[in-house]
Parts: sequence; C-alpha cells; structure tokens
Amino acid sequence: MADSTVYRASTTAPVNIAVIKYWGKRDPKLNLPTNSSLSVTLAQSDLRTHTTAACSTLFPAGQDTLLLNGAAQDVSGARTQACFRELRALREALEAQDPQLPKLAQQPLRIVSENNFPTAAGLASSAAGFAALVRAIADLYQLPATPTELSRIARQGSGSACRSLFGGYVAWEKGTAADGSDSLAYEVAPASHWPDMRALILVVSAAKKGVSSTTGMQATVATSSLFAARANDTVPARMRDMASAIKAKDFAAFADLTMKDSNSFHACCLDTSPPIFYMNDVSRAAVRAVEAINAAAGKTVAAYTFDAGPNAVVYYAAEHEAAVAGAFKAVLAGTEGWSGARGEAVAADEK
Ligand code: 2P0
Repeated sequence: MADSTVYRASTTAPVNIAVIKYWGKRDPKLNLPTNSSLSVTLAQSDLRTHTTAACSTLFPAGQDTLLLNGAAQDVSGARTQACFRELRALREALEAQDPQLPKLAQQPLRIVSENNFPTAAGLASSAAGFAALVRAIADLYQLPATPTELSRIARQGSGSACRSLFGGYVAWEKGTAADGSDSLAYEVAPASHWPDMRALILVVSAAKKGVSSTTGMQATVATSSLFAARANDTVPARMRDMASAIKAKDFAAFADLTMKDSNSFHACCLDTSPPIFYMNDVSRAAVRAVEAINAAAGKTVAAYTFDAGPNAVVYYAAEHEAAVAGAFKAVLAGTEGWSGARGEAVAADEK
C-alpha cells in the first residue's frame, strides 16, 4: 500500500553573536573559514527561528518548498541545495541499513519557518535560519547525528549557522581538511555555566547593510594587508584566551577580548579596498558609552561588539544592569530604538 503519511518535525534555533568573529573564507563553496570563531547565546534567549519540516508522497513530486515568515523562498540556491543533499544522503544510508524504515529521502520536502524577531528591525539571521532548517530535517529523518555532526551541514548553508546548533558558548573550529569534514562547531560551555551574563542590543539602523558578509569577507581576504596577521596570529591566540576566560567566568578578560576582536574585525573591513564601513557615528557613540561606563565603574563591567552592520551588542554582568541600561539611554538620540534586557535578553545581529 502506498504510504500517504505526512511526516513532520519541528524545532527552534537561536540567533548567535560572535565574540571572536568569523571573517574570511578559504573555500567559498563549502563555507570553510580562514579562522576559528566563538559565539554566545544566552539562556532563555528569545530571538529564534522556529521551523517545521514535513515530507510526504502527497506533496507535488520533485518540488521542495520553503516558506519564511509566510513568503515563499527560492530553494534552488547552492547553499540550501547542499543542506538538502547532505541530509537526504544520511537518510538514504539509514534506509539502506533498515528496509523497514519508510522511504522519506526521496519525498518532497515542505519547510515552514518563522522568525520570532522583527526582520524589519535589521535583525536578519541566516544563522538561526539554516540551523533550524538542518535540525528540523534531521529530526524528520530521525538521523542519529549530534549537533556537532549537523554543524558540518549547517555550515554549508551559512558559516555562522553551525554555531546556532548549540546554546551557550560555542566555538567553530576552522579545521584543516579540504573537504570541510573537520570544520565543526562544539560547545565550550552551556549558558547555565555563566548565569549572570546579560546582553542588550542597540538597534542603530534597521536598514539592510550595504555590503553582504559573503562579498565583504572575500574582498577583505583579497585586499587587506592586516588580514593575514588577524587570521594567522591574533585569532588563534584569542580563541584560547576566550575559552579560558569563559571557563573561569572572568568578565574583564571576556570583555577585553570581545571588544578587541570586534575592533580588529572592523579594522580589517576599513583596510579593505574599497573600504567597508559597517559601524557609523551612533555605533561609535555606543563604544564611547561603554568606555565611560567602565571608567565610572573603575573596572570592566560592559563590552561592545559589532557585526557586519552598525547595531551594537553590549554584554554585561547582571549586577551592573542599572549602570549599563542607564548609560545607554543617553545614546538613544538619533537611533531607531533599542531592545534589551527584559530580565535577560539576547542580542541579534545583522548577518
Ligand atoms: C560572525 N559574521 O562570526 C561574523 C561576524 C559577520 C561578522 O558570520 O557567507 O552570514 O553565510 O558564511 O555566516 C556573517 O557571515 O556568512 C558572520 P556566510 P555569514 O558572526
């Protein structure tokens, strides 16, 4: 009898914010990076993509579909196709081992995704999107894959997506293999390891960034004279130091590395020909506000970081919430708003 079941699985994946930045690809097709990176997703973070994956022989043959926030998306791109192909191959291997399993690998896929954060606020995230897509299909196919194994697939959708398969403190090891088999994400510490950590987002601009990450990082690799030192020396040392700071819950060390690495990344952007400007005057005001907060406290209690756009993410310890939130009210003039600590908030970036 023909199988007319509609098989389904749902999952969520969080937005992640890098404190040691991914910038540069050694293989653009496989999204293999020139340096390792490390990100933070706070516990109870509420910026997520929710995705349901379904497959059925009832769906139109040969047509995989993806709906994001109610709008049909093109799934023919190489990145989405790579994810579908890899996941189907793993399911086919399972089906070959066990003939009793329903034949799902060849059925059309129907994917429905919703971001629970406003796309219009400039908080786009290919990271949460591809991580949720990969995990939902892996669950649908009942693959016995760990998050680290799935990170190899999510990376091919978007580099930073491999880090969104975990919460908490996550490293993406760049790996050395040409086929990307060792370019994987793993947990450095769970979010519960450092319950006092907080973050807020300063939404400086909701506008779409001028230079996409993929284009920008290729230009930096090709033209920046600062870039090689960052990739070969600066980041490897910082990855070790950051993991140590997180394990020791040493906020001052965490903050120092976070701010330095954001500045190093933006310095390489400025050193690109033609130069790439992601930070603007309001971003720089946020930097000065964090410097002032730390000077007033007499120690480092807050840290800024900026991705490929002008929005600031500020990390701080819960006990300093009043000082940090109060200081940022002064930066609000000229911005489109900010979102942040509702007890605990998570940051989102412009990917
Ligand atoms: C990061 N960014 O580590 C860095 C910091 C932006 C600045 O990962 O081409 O969207 O899909 O692999 O992952 C943005 O790059 O780029 C990014 P692709 P992605 O979070």
